[in-house]
Amino acid sequence: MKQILKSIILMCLVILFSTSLAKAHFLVLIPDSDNVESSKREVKIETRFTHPMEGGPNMVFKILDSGALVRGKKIELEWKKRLIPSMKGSSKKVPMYLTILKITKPGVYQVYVDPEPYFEPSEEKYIKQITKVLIQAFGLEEGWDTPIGLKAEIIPLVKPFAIWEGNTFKGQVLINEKPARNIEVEVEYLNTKNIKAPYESFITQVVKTDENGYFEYTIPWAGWWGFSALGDGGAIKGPNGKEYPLELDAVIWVKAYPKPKEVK
Ligand SMILES: [Cu+2]
Repeated sequence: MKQILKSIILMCLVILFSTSLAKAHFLVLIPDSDNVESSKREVKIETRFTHPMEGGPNMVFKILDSGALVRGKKIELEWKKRLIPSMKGSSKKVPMYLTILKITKPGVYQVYVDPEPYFEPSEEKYIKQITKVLIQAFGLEEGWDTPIGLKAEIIPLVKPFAIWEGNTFKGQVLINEKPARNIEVEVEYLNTKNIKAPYESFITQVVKTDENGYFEYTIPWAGWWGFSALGDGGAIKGPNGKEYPLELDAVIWVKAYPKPKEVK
């Protein structure tokens, strides 16, 4: 009997740890296309706060600020809220947001979302993930490596809307406009194919920035990939007046296009 009790307790501990440690939160920001040709005048964009590789749970979040920057001009985005189940089949509903970006002129549209800090009780801290995605319209490609002045931002060093699977993505992390050295960058695949990780450790891959804030990662297969650089945002006060650390993350989403079948 004691033996059974022991193993039950052990199992609970394993479950507790595996659910609280392995999962990385990601603000997902995905357009229906990152290359817009002249026949298309609208890009649908959706955003949610989730665990992309595991397909959930989706979490509650609010957008503080957002926009699309094109050649120095800001386009305001109006988001429609939609309630989705936290997990497949669950009765708990959380918001996701949808918008339509009107493409009026050629250029690189840098779309960003700056969310309200999210309190993570298991880690006793706030997390704020400022997220961006880049869209090229009508063949004008300049400006994809221009920072847009976010408090946490990944500057791509590889043209982000022209990546094949197997290409290496490279970026520089700026936190408060300074290169963030020696920090972790979490990498997750937006798992639309129900791929199973061989071990929990594979759900979130991790690379580190060097002394100048640069990191790189070779994208193993096609799809949308998120990079979240975990920065230090100091501390903020919670509703109870107590101070908590703020994890200030810079997130970028890039799409890797499948290898042409002729060369596979
Ligand atoms: Cu979460």
